Amino acid sequence: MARGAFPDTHPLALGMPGMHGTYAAVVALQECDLIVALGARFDDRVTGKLAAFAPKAKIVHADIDPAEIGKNRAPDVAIVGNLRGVLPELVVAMRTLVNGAGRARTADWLATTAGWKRAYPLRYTQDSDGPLKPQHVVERLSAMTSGDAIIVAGVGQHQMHASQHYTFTKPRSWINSGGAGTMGFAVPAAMGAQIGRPGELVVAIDGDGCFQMTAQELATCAVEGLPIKVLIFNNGFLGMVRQWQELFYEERYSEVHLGTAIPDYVKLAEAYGCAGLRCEQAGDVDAVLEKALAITDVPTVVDFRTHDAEGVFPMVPAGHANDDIVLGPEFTAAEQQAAARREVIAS
Ligand SMILES: Cc1ncc(C[n+]2csc(CCOP(=O)(O)OP(=O)(O)O)c2C)c(N)n1
Repeated sequence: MARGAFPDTHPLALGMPGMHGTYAAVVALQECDLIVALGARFDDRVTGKLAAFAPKAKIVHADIDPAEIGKNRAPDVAIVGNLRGVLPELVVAMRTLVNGAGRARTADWLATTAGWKRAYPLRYTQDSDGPLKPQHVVERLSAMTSGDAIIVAGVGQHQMHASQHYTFTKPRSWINSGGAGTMGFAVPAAMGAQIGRPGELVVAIDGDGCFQMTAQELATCAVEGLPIKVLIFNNGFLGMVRQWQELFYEERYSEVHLGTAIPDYVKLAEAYGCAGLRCEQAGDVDAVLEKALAITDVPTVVDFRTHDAEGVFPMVPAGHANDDIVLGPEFTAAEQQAAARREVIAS
């Protein structure tokens, strides 16, 4: 939820932890001996199987809400308070420790985590004449906006792809419903963000399923002159549910197929007084994004026809320990085995 509070570009940033987190972030939590959790709640999408989460770690847990302390993982040190006051005090305490006992020896650990980051990055393939990959759209958006946008998301694969592949460098630039899992969140939340931060670029990355839950709010955006951008990752499926049915229910697909053509999102956008654009090929992504970003007088909807079978990886299967992290089809069996042993092999 706090992507951007600590910039993704910092060498010490390992990325998002959890069910679809980066290998480096997930495994660093499993292997470390101390976690300082600031305003985090150890929910199941981060911890995986709770009893197997971060088995070697002592926990310092600071949160403004006393109900969060010990709710899931019992802390070794509990701090209740606003981080505005807690953090400076922690820094002073840390300095005192360092002055007395000297700096902790972290060189080996940092080399290890950097090795994991290099060996097991987020990986996907975009063939120039193959189906359009959602990750590619996010990466191009990230590059073209230099991280200078407020990114809002719905719930599902598109949300995970957005969080994984957008380079967040500023606080409060990633708005989504997190653990609440609120499909339909993106358009209204983008509307609110645009009202709160007029003049800034607000981009909703939404799924075709989510979008159809609250698309009518485009009318409000048009009437109120809010130039939000809505990028629909139209894979024709409730993609995240499809992925679970593929991986865990032997491809018995049920109630997940939406089709890409109905409704016609370009016409729908136009009916709501918005600009409507479509993009079907990787080679057109830059031009279509450029066009969308240049429209500032009305809301803009882009129908990105994305690959219908693309999955989100890495993945920790629900209920499993984070140690069971699966790197996904872009990695070889040898790489997956080395990763399970925490080894770094040259790829
Ligand atoms: C109101 C609601 N219903 C069901 C779910 C369960 N759910 C989580 S993701 C998802 C599919 C989302 O599909 P889509 O918006 O097309 O996004 P995609 O996963 O394809 O990117 C569903 C049904 C939910 N989180 N909220």
